Amino acid sequence: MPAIVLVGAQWGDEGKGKATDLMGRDVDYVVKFNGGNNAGHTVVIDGEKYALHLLPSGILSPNCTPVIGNGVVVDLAVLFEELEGLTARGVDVSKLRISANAHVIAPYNRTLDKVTERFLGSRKIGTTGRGIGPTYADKMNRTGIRVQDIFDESILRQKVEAALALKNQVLVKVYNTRGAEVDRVVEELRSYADRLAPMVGDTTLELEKALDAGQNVLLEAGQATLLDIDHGTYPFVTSSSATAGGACTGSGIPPTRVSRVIAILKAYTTRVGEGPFPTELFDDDGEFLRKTGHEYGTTTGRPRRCGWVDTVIGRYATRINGVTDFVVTKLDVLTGLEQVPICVAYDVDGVRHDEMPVSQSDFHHATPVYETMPGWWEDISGCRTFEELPQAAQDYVLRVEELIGARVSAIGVGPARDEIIQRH
Ligand code: 2SA
Ligand code: GDP
Ligand code: MG
Repeated sequence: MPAIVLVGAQWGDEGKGKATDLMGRDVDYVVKFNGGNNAGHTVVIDGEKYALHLLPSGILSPNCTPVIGNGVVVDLAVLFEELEGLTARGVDVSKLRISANAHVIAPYNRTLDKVTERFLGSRKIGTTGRGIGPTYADKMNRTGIRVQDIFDESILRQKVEAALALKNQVLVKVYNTRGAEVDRVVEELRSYADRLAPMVGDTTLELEKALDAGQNVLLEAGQATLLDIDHGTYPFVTSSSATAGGACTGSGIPPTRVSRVIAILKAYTTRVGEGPFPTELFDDDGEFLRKTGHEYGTTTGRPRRCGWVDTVIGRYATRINGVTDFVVTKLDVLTGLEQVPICVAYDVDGVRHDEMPVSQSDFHHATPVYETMPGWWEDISGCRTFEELPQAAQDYVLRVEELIGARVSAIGVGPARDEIIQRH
């Protein structure tokens, strides 16, 4: 049986958690393949709100095996905190599998993330401060600590010593802060070993066996297309591969086994952190979207920047991820607007761009070319078929679908599990 990839089409917080949870009921495995506890997925089940950061959203589906893939960076303290929190609320977390090759966020990398941002001042990225960037930098630099290292004290010590040889110089001499002590780091990481051991294994092999046995595997992205380290708005990106290609490297599932790529597109756009955002609104409409859509970071509580939907970005997401179908979320948030603008292209210094400009400077200078659609006032949260939507809402979705170039197979009309329209 095939694997399905689910990615964010914009700058994150499109509602991937809800979409994964919804699909989790029909799949056997949900694999997180990138990022770490910088992610924030809010899932509402029977009126109860669950905020997940590190764990895959599939953990909330009883029949689903959640997997933390090799492409993820794991903060072990957060892992056990989230597991304990869910257990206390009656969620069965016993099936969780963790790749032995996933990297561990060492305490000094959390420190480095925060001091680097402070050091950069106005040039900062606006990271979540969870140590994500420095941990991926160690991975690429071949000085990272992997989950399997936690089980061998002597190897762990060697690796921590090697990492800190240079890092402590930087922490003390460049950032003028305290260095980390090898013994303390080793002791802290080792303290998780016994609890961690039963969850750890060769997840690539386990997933291959599951696929061979005809089971369904969903690969769930953290962050989103424009936050991808290669294809996003670099340097204002996260440090992992958040696009469909990352699903293969971050899980060990080969591309030939992926049959479908679902992208989640919010009916408007949001961004947290720094970086360019052509359709960003600084007026009452932006405030309306923030308030109505509850656009505040799930992990850090930061207010999200808000703007109109951008179909140049949507088309780009279709292309980069090979999207087979889209889920458009939060259509209900647009209810009550007289008119709803759709960005169809950019104007860059007098030149029209229908595709994402390759030059970062051009993207910084891009001003949106809008097409304006009539709004609707009816409450759409009770709609369960496309035809039940007001004509103006249908027209809005159809126009967006035409512009992004892939079918919209589902539409979110509210945060709850069942507040969704499936289009057949
Ligand atoms: P990092 O911490 O190194 O990954 O930050 C780099 C950039 O990536 C952005 N980023 C995110 N953007 C949207 N949502 C994310 N998750 C949380 C959420 C964020 C929160 O679901 O709300 O609570 O603030 C997320 N994670 C990383 C980040 O803003 C930087 O621009
Ligand atoms: P993720 O990071 O992509 O998983 O998204 P987040 O969970 O950070 O943000 C999406 C928010 O929108 C969450 O609070 C969801 O409960 C909520 N949500 C998801 N789909 C819908 C929808 O169709 N309508 C409304 N109003 N809220 C939604
Ligand atoms: Mg989020």
